[in-house]
Amino acid sequence: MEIELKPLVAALAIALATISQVTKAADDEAKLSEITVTASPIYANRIDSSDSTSLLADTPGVSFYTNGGASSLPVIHGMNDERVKVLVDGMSITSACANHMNPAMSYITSTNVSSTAVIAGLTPVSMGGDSIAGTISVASASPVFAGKSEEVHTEGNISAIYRSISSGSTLSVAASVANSSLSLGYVGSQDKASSYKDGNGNLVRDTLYETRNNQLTLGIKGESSLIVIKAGEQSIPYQGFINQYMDMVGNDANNLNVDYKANYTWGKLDARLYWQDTKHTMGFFTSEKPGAMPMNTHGKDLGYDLHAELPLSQQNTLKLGNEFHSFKLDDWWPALAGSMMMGPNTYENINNGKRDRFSLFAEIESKLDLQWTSLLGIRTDRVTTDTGTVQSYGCGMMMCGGDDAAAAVFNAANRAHTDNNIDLTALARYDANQSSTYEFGFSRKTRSPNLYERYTWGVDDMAMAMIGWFGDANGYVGNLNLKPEIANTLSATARWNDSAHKEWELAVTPYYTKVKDYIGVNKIGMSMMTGTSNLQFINHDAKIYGLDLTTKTALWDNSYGSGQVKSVLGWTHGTRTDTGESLYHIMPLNARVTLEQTLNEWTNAAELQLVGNKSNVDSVRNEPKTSGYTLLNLRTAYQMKNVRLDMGVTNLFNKYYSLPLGGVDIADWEAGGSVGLPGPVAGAGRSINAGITVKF
Ligand SMILES: [Cu+2]
Repeated sequence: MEIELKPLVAALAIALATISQVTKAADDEAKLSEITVTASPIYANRIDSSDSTSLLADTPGVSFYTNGGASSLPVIHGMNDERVKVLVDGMSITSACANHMNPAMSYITSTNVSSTAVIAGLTPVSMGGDSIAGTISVASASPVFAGKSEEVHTEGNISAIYRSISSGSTLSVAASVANSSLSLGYVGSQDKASSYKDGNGNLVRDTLYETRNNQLTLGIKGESSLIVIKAGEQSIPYQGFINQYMDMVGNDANNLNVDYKANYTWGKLDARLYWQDTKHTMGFFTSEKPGAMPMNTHGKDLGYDLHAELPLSQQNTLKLGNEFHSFKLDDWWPALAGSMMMGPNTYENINNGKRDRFSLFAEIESKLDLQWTSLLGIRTDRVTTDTGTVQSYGCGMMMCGGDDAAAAVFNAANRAHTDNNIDLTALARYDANQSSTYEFGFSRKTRSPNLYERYTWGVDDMAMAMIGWFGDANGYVGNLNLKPEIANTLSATARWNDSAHKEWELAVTPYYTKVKDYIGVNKIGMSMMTGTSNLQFINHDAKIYGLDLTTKTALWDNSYGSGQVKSVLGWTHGTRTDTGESLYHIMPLNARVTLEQTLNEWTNAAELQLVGNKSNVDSVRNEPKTSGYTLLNLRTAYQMKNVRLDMGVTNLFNKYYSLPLGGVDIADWEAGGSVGLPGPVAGAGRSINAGITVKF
């Protein structure tokens, strides 16, 4: 499987690229939309973490917010989480949790990811919508079919991975049976980890988790069509969230995903229908962060995508699309028996919430001459949101709190909203010669508020502390008047390389984004319960600018195999326009430099990870500053015919450091009696990681 996956990964990458790019035989030509496809690191990085976001660690412009051990939140160019469009096997899955404990990428474990594609910044409208930062697309393996010479094809693999720092383990199994037109596949995985230790050998509390994922794939291949049906099931019995007040004590989700691709005389059609049902429970399960409070959510995603690609002429290809995505959400907190604060009624946080998106787009890619290519797109997303009436815990043994009055105001208010959003993308590429290419363009992208931003209503300290996916210990309340945020981005990429594309490569991408009505926060008070801030979502303007830089240099090609060094550097600056205050969680200057050697069956790598001081912080959210650090990671892999061995050490020198996007360590703060404000979250100490994959 390992060996056969490589062409599959390449095929998927090309398929993903053609989804937005079309026409040209997808050879070595750089794609207009700056698609970055990471194929090889999938095996290299996956022993480091079961979190599928770790597979994108090398991608320029991409970073991650710490969340649970299996569910980091992605950031592209300083814009986080739902500002990024994330597609898992083509599906849009919405976080069904006030803390975004179950974001889209938490539904696929790193061993099950077969391909990843990232479009940072200027996203073609065919790959965008309801997002402002860019698009991340991850996919599990496509169905395999029997070749011409075989009647029945069977294949499979078993992987086992161990990570010493958390006594973490991943077990995964994949098996397929197929003839030339019908394919049935199964993939299952279990990931388990205890809380990890930091570089000083101290336990980093409440970072333990266990996840289980199962997926069945049915493929039906016709003359010029392919139907792929994927049915997935996830159960997470527990997952600690170090930077949240609550933990996950259950996440049970089922999904169904039907994709139909066909070639017609007029062009290509890609139609997808998908559904997911998520039952999510929060509470407490570990003495590392004790507590008592039940919270439940039930989310349902249902959507379809219809994408058609019409070659108009040799030069022009038209892409048309219609999408629909519906999300329904209930979020309620049952009364806690005997509690003075939490009862006697059930607290209705979001009752019968819905958010529907109906989208249309048109995009045309034109090959103007041998050197110039252009891409123009327009898209509309009509987003309607609404929610039913709510109720507070009621007046228990305590006096009625502010939430009772707040519920009455909320229930009397007009809550239905319709946003008519318009996105535009205009891109051009100039292939100057064999060794230089320039891309540049403009995009206008819009994201409508999510249900929690618009419809959370509780103003008491306890209720507010439960809302927020920022890991900052602050409390949040929604805002019925929130408008969509609109990002206008100018960006360019210059690529230079040797004319044979073998010796060296240098690419630089500067970007500038002005976000109108950026959904940020205003401070409305201080929590008497925790001493942290109480914040309300509010629109204010923001600007973000920065630079991505990537290099690749071949070093040797001789009896020591081949060697190369590659590097990725990212720098981002983001501020609120009116106050000049830094936006929250902007990744400080950072770089990765990797020396790689390939020698026969061996692949070896030494990776230096450099992160600068974080001194620009959001004081409104009490964001802690963090110091810079350097980590050294080593990896080696040995590929035999049917067996692949991976070994690695992350943080070789066992360096103690704080995660710049880790939020604050609520677990440790509570263990120390919640004195003052919580400090930053420590990163993991040295871990020895090993994995084996056996193909059959
Ligand atoms: Cu949750």
